[in-house]
Amino acid sequence: MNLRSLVSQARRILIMGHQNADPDAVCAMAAMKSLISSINSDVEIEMVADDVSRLSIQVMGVLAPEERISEDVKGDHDLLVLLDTNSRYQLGDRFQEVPQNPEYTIVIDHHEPNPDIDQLSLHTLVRSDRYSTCEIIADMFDENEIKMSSGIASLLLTGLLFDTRRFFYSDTITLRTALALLERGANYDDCVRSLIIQPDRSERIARLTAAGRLKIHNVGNWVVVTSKVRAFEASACRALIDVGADVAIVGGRPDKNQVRLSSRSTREFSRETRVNLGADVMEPLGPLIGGKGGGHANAAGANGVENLEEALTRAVDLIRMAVEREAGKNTGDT
Ligand SMILES: [Mn+2]
Repeated sequence: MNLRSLVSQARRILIMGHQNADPDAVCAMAAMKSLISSINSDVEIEMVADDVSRLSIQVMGVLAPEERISEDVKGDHDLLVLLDTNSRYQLGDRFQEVPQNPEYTIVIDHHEPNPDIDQLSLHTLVRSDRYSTCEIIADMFDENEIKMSSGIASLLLTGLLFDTRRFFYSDTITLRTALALLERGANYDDCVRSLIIQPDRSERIARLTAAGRLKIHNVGNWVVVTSKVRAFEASACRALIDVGADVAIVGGRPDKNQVRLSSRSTREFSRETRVNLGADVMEPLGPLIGGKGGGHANAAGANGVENLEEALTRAVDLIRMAVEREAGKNTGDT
């Protein structure tokens, strides 16, 4: 991707993150804005996401209070930059049609590439081996020989800290990037502090509700749990992993026309079973709930409109099948 030439030809650029933008998304967006302004100071830049997470709002408040991420596309644009997602579907219902011309759409992301990515963008930088989009943006400053301010270094380090769960998921390259950001003036205390948040009351109630409605399924020696909440299904999954599940699948039903599924697994589970919650579970569940699913090996989700109960049952079946399939492969090898 030739960022410099794309940005130099543009007059108005729209930078978008995924729906319910997390700190990796918003920090990458703000850093990208700075990178683009350094390349072309005449260009107008708008940042938009369908819903910015409460934690992201806090992060931006601490680290970049002057930046605004709008929840509506206000003006026109001649270049679109999508960050921390590589599918139009992840932009949220209202923004599905925002990406129009693949020739004027840039995608920078660290999730698994969606098979239709060519129809979305001809300028993609998808590095599934990276733990955060912020790492990729940090590299882009170097590649384009743009000097990074300490404030931008702090933003990028914060996104990296969030997506790696403060270095729980990490490798040499990630650690090296973090060190480089500190050397460029990132304030580690501010970064860590900006990410500390007490879940609000409704989120804590959702976590407790998920625990109360829990169903336990034994899959071999693994403990798979399912539950249902109205909202905060991802948070509920993390809570259930914390209390001892190997895999948690939580269905959310914010209203009667919406079904959301979230899933998490421990690293031990995915390492030993090689089950990928995105490809093996959430992708095949998409059609059943009248929507789409996807994600990572350890964290995946799906959005749709119907069949929540069936989907939870089916999710456990899919996990069981995937565990057995992988176990079969292993014995086949030896
Ligand atoms: Mn991310």
